[in-house]
Amino acid sequence: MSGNIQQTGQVRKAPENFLDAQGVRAVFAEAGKGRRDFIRNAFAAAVAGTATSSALAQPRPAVGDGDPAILNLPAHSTGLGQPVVTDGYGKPSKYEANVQRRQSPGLTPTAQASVSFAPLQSLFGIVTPSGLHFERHHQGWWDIDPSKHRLMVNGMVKAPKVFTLDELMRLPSVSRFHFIECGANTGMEWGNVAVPTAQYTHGMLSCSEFTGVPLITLLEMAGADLKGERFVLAEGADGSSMTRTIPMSLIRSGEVLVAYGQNGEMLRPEQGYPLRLVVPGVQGVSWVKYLRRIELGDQPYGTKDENVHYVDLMPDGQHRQYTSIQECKSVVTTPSGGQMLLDKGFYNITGLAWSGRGKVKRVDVSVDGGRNWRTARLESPVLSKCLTRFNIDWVWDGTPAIIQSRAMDDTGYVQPSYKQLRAVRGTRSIYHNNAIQSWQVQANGEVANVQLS
Ligand SMILES: Nc1nc2c(c(=O)[nH]1)N[C@H]1C(S)=C(S)[C@@H](COP(=O)(O)O)O[C@H]1N2
Ligand SMILES: [Mo]
Repeated sequence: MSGNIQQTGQVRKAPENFLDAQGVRAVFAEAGKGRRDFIRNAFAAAVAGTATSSALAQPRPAVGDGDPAILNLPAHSTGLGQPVVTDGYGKPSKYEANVQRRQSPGLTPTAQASVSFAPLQSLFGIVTPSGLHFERHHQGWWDIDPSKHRLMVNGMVKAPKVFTLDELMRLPSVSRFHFIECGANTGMEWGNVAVPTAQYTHGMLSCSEFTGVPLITLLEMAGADLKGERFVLAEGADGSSMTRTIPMSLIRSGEVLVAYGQNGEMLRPEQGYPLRLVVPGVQGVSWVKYLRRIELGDQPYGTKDENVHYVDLMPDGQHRQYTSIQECKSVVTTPSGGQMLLDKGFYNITGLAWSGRGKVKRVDVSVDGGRNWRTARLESPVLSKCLTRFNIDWVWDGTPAIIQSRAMDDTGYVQPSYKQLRAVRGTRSIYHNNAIQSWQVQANGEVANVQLS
């Protein structure tokens, strides 16, 4: 990883001239140039707050003979290493300490209703490490005692049920990889506020392997009518009383899970320990955490929460309600805003693509602001309603470039430009922005967030 290589001073060809985490800090304050000043100042303040002593770039390694990093044997090659970590939970290297989820300084901090963003620009592959999973809490998070937690299944069912966690964990389980994206992800860009990094533009997005029981199994056990026009109300046990309607048409496929596992271990408290709903392809708010109740009804519930949050204001002044499926979208994560290319030459352009409707079929990448496109390599696995990693070669000639990615899913839907999106959705939305993202590489190597009209 580029940041790692800069920090540890190892010699490797392609990434050595690429600043990552430190570069983000170094150019952070600049990235908001020409935009609203308070945002820029807020980011500058946040940068100051997060900088560590190793914040600046390491010297370039000496080329050829005489590189002391090769010639002088370090202590770790001659001495005895640390003993095994017997009683502890493993942690990342201390050199990766700046890879963190972060709160956007562009958003007003409140006591408990808050968001933290995943550092997409520092991650590889498709799985988000659980400790870096984005967070969105409407009323703070809890570490709930699993022995006291219950899941009720009631409403229009023949035999209402109450499950303990132990009872749920005895049932047949499945494990599936899926992305979760908050409907507000990329929301600030609607207002043409260019937040500086991929973390803040797209970081309300994460992907995990979830393990749990298909919701359909529990409804069946409670004697529900599985064929009828039915709706489920999912309710959380936190103070926000998060309540969302999920149509039976989604549940019937067996995709919707009552999950207790995430990336091979129990859910993290921030992610809803001990139980959360997994609703593949659907916006994050429907993935109810601290799940305590499933009620079956014969029409959408239309709770307060559903009527005020995550609805889209359309150009004709009407609200588009129950906008649930996250449409096909992608973002280049390297090079991306706040990073810095130190030299012309070879770079691997990499990023993520996803669709709430199925699999990603193709990703095209442009380095000239959308005039020419080349098709990127999709790395396996390519899974349904899951992040897909793409890569493509690029030789930077040292002149300004605008890097974009455009994804297509297996329904044939193509990710729109801002112009195309605004033609349908207008300019007053906050939610469900899946437009093509542009990163501008300047002649000095700095990468900035720009919006092409
Ligand atoms: N009980 C409960 N469930 C909830 C929320 C919440 O505040 N309380 N937030 C929702 C929203 S808006 C999103 S985007 C996702 C965020 O999930 P995460 O914090 O695991 O990333 O959880 C959803 N489920
Ligand atoms: Mo959300």
